[in-house]
Amino acid sequence: DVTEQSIIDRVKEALSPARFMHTQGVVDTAANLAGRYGADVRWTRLGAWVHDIAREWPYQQLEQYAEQIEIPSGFALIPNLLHGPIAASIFRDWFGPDHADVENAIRYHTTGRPGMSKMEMILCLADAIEPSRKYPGVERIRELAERDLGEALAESLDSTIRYLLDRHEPIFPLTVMARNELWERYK
Ligand code: DGI
Ligand code: FE
Ligand code: FE
Ligand code: FE
Repeated sequence: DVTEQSIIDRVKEALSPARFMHTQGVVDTAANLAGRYGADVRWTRLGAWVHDIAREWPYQQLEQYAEQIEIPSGFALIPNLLHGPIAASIFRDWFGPDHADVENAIRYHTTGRPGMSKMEMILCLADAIEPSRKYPGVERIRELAERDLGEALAESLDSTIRYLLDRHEPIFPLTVMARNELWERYK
């Protein structure tokens, strides 16, 4: 059996101190949201520990690994997004094939997608609002997160899209679809 401590050790080895701190923050925030909104706390924590494990790999290594696994279409066009699907694959290597929900939460943590499960929404939101995140509007998203998971995520996706537009970056289509699906619900 893989213990949480053995996962933490591997994550610590893979990440800079600052990104390890971020990951610790995502674990605590995601566990809190899982308790509040009724997702499985243990599996949410494990997914959160692993979510950024490939975040600091050099591009060559990401690209090489990506060739060996299934990458949802569009991910490969935006190198920053590859660390999600790769971390999901690593999670499967460690925990076996029976944790599709956790894998999807890791795979889509950067982008979101339409039809997200509770755990997917929680990890995506926790990544954006953990205590060391600082950007305009984060306080309001943190407050929303205490009241309504979907509304908080809608606001967070808006903020991500705004940020990317300001920098003239490409926008991943599933992010737009996720945002529109939530917009239907909260407009
Ligand atoms: O891995 P983290 O730094 O904790 O955060 P993340 O996984 O949410 O984001 C990784 C990076 O990806 C971040 O610099 C923003 C960028 N990003 C997120 N969504 C998109 C994106 N970049 C592009 N070009 N398009 C996207 O849709
Ligand atoms: Fe990430
Ligand atoms: Fe994110
Ligand atoms: Fe992250």
